[in-house]
Amino acid sequence: MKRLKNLDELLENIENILKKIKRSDKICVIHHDDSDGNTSAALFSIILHNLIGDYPILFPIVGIENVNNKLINQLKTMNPDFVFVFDVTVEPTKLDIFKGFILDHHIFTEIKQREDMPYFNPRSFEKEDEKVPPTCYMVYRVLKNLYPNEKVAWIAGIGITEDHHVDSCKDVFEDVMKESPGLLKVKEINQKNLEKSLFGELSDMVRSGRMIKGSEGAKTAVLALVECKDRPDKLINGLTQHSLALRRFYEKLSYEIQDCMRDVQMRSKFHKKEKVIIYTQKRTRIKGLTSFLADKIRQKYPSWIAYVVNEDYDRGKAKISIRLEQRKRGENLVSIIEKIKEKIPSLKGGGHKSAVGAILNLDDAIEFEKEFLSSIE
Ligand SMILES: [Mn+2]
Repeated sequence: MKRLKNLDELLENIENILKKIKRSDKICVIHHDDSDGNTSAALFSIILHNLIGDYPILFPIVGIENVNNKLINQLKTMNPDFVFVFDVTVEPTKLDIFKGFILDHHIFTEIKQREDMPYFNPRSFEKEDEKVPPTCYMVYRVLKNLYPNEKVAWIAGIGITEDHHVDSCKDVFEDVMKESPGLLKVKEINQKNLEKSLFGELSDMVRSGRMIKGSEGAKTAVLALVECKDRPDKLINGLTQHSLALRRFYEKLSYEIQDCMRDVQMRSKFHKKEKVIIYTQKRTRIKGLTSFLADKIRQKYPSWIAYVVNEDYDRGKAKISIRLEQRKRGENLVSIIEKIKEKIPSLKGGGHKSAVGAILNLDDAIEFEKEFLSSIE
């Protein structure tokens, strides 16, 4: 594959692959189960339905590096004509018997390209983190180019709001204003206003599926978005089969979160010198709470770094989610994590400059905290 120069070229490459899909083809989609991944899968489902009158088979996955052998074997049994991957970092060689593409935007180190399964990531030509768009933004651009009459900017807006990229994807919200007047009532399009608007609520709603019901819940969220593509009001009010289920997950999540936020205020350690809030979460049955709480703490305390620890993530393993507000803090979380990796071999993880997830041995958690605090100026 030729080296990509810009986003337009990347999107053109994607469209060229889509042209190869035939009516009878069986299509599988692997996607991250957060709002960016779910909205990407929903937008892609809408593209596919326009293209061949059918929907893809969905495989939501938890971690961005979580394509395991079980999933590969499941896919082999299904024997799809194409596999498309959204918002997940995976080696094309790992999906070696399949055709399709991988569309990602996470920080990656080295990827070996494969002709039949190219790995697309705007980071290959865009070095500035702020300018790397969420996956749903790229899928939306393809959709809008192929099917300009679809009025689904609001779906992309949900993933963009969660991914903290409102300021660099304003065109999508301008489309929302044109297509769904009444849905967006803000004086100015910016991250802060959007988080406080209905879009903040919608991104929590889309995320609540996986948090309450795991991958089945994530599928519910994608199906609800597709079902309500022309009627966002139906999604909000739970007036279709899947949106009703999603609405219930969201209500359950909201209730639990209120409780958690009270606990955050009571039990967090506020490190004043470094301006870091460290919170160790309580035992819970909600999945992905660590990153969700880190987002909420960042929103509430934008000039602080939010650091949330889950001490029983997995047997003997801890999960730590860290977030910062780029307008207020200059630290690069990915490079901090990379430096600490040299000292703590059990440490795995990464993400964006302003949002990272780390998994490490529980025994190393205290050393990690010490290293992290000392790397903050
Ligand atoms: Mn993403």
